[in-house]
Amino acid sequence: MQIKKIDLFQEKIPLMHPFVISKNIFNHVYPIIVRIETMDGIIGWGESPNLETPWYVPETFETTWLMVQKFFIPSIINSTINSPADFVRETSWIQGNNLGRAGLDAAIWDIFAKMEKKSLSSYLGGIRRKVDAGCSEGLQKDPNILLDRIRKRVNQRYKRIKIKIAPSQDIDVVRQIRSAFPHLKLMLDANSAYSLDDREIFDQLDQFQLMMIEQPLGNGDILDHAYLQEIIRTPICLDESIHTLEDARLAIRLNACKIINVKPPRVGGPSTVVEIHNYCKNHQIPLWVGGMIETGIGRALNLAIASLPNFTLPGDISPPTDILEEDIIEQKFVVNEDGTIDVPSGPGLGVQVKRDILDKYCNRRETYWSNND
Ligand code: OSB
Ligand code: MG
Repeated sequence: MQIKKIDLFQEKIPLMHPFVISKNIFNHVYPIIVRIETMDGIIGWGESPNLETPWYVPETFETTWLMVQKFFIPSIINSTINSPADFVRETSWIQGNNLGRAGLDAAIWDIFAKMEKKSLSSYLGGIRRKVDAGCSEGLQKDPNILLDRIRKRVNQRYKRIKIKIAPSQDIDVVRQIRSAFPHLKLMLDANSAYSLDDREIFDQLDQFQLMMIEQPLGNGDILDHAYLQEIIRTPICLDESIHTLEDARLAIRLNACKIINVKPPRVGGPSTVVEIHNYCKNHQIPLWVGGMIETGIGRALNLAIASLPNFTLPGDISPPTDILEEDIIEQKFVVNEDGTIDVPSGPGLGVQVKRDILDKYCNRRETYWSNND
């Protein structure tokens, strides 16, 4: 396959409600949408769901744009790419910058699945046509608002609910949720807001039959999570600490977690997701797909990923139309009566991009032409 041109679109899309977590308040998302057109006229789409500031990953939407246009695109635009592995090889000299890498990697996978006339799910080796839906609820000052939102999610049939916690918004909130919903499949996400000095809080949280606690300790930390997992019953799930297969190997070797949240953008796209998936499957570490408040392009990828065999736990895959003021794809994902979401079955990612909506929220656009044309 030879590339004809690559378009980048910098989007800024408002959320319907602010999403508050221990380290950040989201009012907008800033995805860079990637469109790759091949010389044969196949079009692949990908999303790099950047954040505004570097609190979660080192990149921001501005640094991702710079790295993609200056290093990633020149590394591939004039090469012959005969598989996603060729993309990985041509770009492996670039350190880090997984969000930028991920948008391009997704578009490449979309193209190759379309060339094979397969959905991305089946091209990747997915085994499910529907995947279990979980959702992520932000912090609320008023616990009653949170309880109302959880009630709504339960009625929508979500299979598990994750709530964000932060110091002084933890034990009491969880206790209230537990007494209102004794059997709810509940998990917590701390986004690195605690340290080993808080072990009394973790001791207390052990009584609430939580499915897991996500990233309680430092962003990037593995060792302290291993110490913590030794002394608490609740399974630890790592998010911010896992950027590569090597991170996952280290975390598993040190027993720093029992579960991993895999976000395609954080690990550089589907290529690395597959490696981490296969490794964790062999080591009996269950996975679920995390979200970065993607548009339908990124969410379609996450649904395909969630169909892989070892993604056995519900993911943060609530439909973009529940979170964003507007989505940029034609397809509307819905949570079925049984708490699942259908995996897209059309060729590739299986999405149609609404070009008028893409343009409406676009703040910057650039086209890069190959010498092949
Ligand atoms: O910690 O999982 C997280 C969003 C941005 C950055 C980090 C996280 C999140 C979410 C969003 O929790 C979940 C979603 O996309 O629905
Ligand atoms: Mg998280």
